[in-house]
Amino acid sequence: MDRTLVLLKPDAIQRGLVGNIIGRLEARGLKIVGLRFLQVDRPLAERHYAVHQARPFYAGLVDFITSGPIVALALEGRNAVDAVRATMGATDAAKAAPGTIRGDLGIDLGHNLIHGSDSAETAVNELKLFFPEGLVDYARALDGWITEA
Ligand code: DAT
Ligand code: MG
Repeated sequence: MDRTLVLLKPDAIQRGLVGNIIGRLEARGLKIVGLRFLQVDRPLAERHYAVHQARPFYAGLVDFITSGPIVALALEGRNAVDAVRATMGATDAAKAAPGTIRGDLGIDLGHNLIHGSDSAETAVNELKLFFPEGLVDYARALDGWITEA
């Protein structure tokens, strides 16, 4: 099983879309193994977005992710990284396919509601950043109905 980090960005909280977005990910069969509601400070934002440091939109990215509280989620499941990325939709919500979170709920490139780790390696580092205390291991009775053994 793989794990990935999801952030519901400040626009998702302000627009009251937390339940809708988490519901879509839960319904996919992904298991919540970590959940936090927090205000990201600039040092955490800068570490999270370090990979984009040289990009012209970096300053705006840090401003946006620190502009209000967010929800951080750790999700577990088969191919969790790719499953979340597919469910999120394309980065530019205006171009994201209908049926995806961004394609159904957003229309902007910057205010695109959700972050998901882009690889298994990135996920390990991002999960450490947002869940330094570790994640919660548990079994669900329905796990065997979601993925074959
Ligand atoms: P994603 O969030 O789909 O992984 P990314 O990692 O390439 O996309 O970029 C991180 C965020 O930065 C993205 O969610 C929105 C913003 N962003 C990306 N490209 C941008 C651009 N060309 N102009 C403005 N903001 C951009
Ligand atoms: Mg990314």
